[in-house]
Amino acid sequence: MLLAFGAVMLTIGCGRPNESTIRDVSGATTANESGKAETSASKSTTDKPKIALVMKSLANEFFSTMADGAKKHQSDNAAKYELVVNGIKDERDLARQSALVDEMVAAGAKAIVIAPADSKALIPALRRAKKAGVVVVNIDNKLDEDVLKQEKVSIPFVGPNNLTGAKAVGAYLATKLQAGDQVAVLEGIRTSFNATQRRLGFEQSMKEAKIEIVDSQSAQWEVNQANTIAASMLNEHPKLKAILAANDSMALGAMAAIKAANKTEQVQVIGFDNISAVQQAIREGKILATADQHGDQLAVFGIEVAMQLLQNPSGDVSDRETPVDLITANELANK
Ligand code: ALL
Repeated sequence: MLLAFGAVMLTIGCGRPNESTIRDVSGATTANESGKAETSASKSTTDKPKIALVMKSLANEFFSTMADGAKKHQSDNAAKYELVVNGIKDERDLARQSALVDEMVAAGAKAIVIAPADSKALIPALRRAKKAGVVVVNIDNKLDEDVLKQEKVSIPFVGPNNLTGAKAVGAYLATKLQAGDQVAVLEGIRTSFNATQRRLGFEQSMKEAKIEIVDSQSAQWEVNQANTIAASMLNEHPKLKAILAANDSMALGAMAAIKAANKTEQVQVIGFDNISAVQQAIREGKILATADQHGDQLAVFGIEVAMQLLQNPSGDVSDRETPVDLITANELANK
């Protein structure tokens, strides 16, 4: 029962400023990734607005970094708002993420800042939240514009251009390969807009360098799936020169498969996210490059937009592009 919920929630900012509290709020106890029971959220006890950050899998360092950035921002602005941090256990648990949105509304959140696990499936829950008067800000993975229009909802997006980010990493890889070389792509969850944009970015960079993509499959953003799929790709395409992974978790899975196949000299890997394990692998020459989409700041940017909209509900709701940078051994050497 505990694990079935598969979510982590943390309420921060009640009580004395800078004091982080974990409180049981809705009565439902949930569990974190290690299965350790944590908390859930209840009605606010202060006048400060409660902002709920709803993320995806907290097993992915990208999201724990995002959560840490948000918590730091809250403690620096403790007089201004309370923060509730949520995540799901499984990257594909869309039902659970939708339920979290409803729970946050019921718990009295004034704003929801969400990294949706799917670009379409979360829209009905977010429409309900908006109807209930809650400010909604979309971060990281953009919601589907057509579905938003159909549903007559407008939700601002705060996040990077994933196509240009992936294209930059792919172009850097191309400088290390020859025209005619064969590569394979590990895609994220295909119903996520950022996954499709990264695939397009990889494709464009390979096309421009006349490098052939011989295989492209979704490993659902996950290390283990990437490991299994990469192993079969290496087997089926013995001439493969690189694996382009749409996030760092999958890059790590591919890296392990390449090592197991004894092909570290032949096959390069690129990723996306700039998590610490991949920084280490880049320093050691096991992964070539990644993209830094500044995960620690991404939720903060979204929270800032939410705070502006809470103050001025008819304010600017246009999308805001956040930075994304190519990271190679060079960038890391200067740190
Ligand atoms: C995306 C993020 C990350 C991440 C992935 C996994 O939305 O932008 O690149 O690794 O989700 O859930």
